[in-house]
Amino acid sequence: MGRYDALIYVMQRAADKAARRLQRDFGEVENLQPSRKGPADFVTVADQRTQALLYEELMHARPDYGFIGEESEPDPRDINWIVDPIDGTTNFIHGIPHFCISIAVEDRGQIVAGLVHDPIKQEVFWASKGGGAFCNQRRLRVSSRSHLMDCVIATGCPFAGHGQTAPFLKSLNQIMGKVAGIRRFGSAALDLCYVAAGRYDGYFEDHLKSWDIAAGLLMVTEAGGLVTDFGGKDTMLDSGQIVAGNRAVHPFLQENV
Ligand code: LIP
Repeated sequence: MGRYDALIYVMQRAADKAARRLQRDFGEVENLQPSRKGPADFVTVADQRTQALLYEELMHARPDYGFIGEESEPDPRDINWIVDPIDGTTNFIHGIPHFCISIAVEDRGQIVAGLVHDPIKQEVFWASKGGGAFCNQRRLRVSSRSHLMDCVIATGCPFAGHGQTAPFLKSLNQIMGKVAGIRRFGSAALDLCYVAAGRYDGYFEDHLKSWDIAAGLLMVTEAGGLVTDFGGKDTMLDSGQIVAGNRAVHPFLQENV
């Protein structure tokens, strides 16, 4: 038995329940696509309902934990649930099947357990401190690619009302000409899981929230990768900056963001 097995079980059970609801909601969103207003209001309600379900399940199992979630005022304590009911909300609204539920446990500033559930591809990524990272039952390792020209790098770019275009374009300009490809899939939590799984070789983004990255960053470190802020420090949850990658790619990204 690993130290955090019981916690992972609690997260798994809560996320499975929430994922079944999101699968149904996503079906409805696909039906709403042609309507002029689109499904935005419906998704806001789905987002809140999913967080309420996760809150109930997680707080029932660990009533002494605090709760920090995208859809509510934070209620932090020594140990906290950090929850994003839908990471990749814009994808969800547009009927693009790439989004997830992200749940992490933070113990006095350190992420000790994390789970990311992709209800469409039915991939559950999970990790615990010192216990490794997994996708379903498969152990994860970051990629071993070290030649930049073979590497695929993920990122997230600024959009209306969010982030600054100029610094992002400067970083992109320094990176994109040297690598095999850049991807912007729209879910920071899944971007980090894909780095942990060796699908992406690296990832960088600014202006994120703790619930977007808390679970995913543990996934990367437990899969043998490196995660820092843009300055090479450990402030990701507060600064919202993140650079992740295998040990060869991380230093290159960090120098160029
Ligand atoms: C989103 C991210 C996305 C990022 C956005 C946003 P949300 O989270 O995961 O990749 O670029 O800044 O934070 O709003 O869907 O939970």
